[in-house]
Amino acid sequence: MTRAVCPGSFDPVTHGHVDIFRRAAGLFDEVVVAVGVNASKNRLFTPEERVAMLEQATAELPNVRVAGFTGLLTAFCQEQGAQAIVKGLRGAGDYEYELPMAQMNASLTGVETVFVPTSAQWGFVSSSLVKEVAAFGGDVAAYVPDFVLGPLTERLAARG
Ligand code: COD
Repeated sequence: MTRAVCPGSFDPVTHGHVDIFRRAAGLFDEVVVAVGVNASKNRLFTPEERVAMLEQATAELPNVRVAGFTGLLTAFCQEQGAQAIVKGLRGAGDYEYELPMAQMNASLTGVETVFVPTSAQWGFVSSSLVKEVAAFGGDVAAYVPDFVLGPLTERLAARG
């Protein structure tokens, strides 16, 4: 059985992420969406909230499940028996950021990273931009699943 991990912060999940999960699910027998904690970023949603949103977002993908993880991604991959990490690439910026992580992860445990190019319609979409646009009252309904919109507006309003 082939198993891959799709890691990220997913704060919040976007259609770009879900597109990568769907395509990874077509390449591997099983896909584990792994919700990590990256201390260098200021999160809007808690890990538990992000896991719940991802479970909703992947409900129609039968070979995809969601789990939270802390610590090293390579340790999580070993724990899950995953041979590969799947990452979406939107452009040169993502590549520059992702390449050393892919090389470090391969060096640590031999886990391979598979880069999947973003679909053209989601290439400009990021969780950060979605939050910025929504914070200024812009309409982000085209970029995130419907169930994200309410919590996103509420959380941004609470932050002031
Ligand atoms: N289209 C396609 N792909 C996309 C899109 C889009 N519109 N938006 C985002 N993506 C991709 C990103 O390129 C990324 O591959 C993935 O989706 C997740 O994105 P984010 O922004 O939610 O996730 P990040 O970059 O904040 O996640 C970072 C990790 C949690 C994966 C990372 O920090 C990590 O591995 N942490 C564990 C600690 C560790 O092992 N550190 C050592 C690493 S060598």
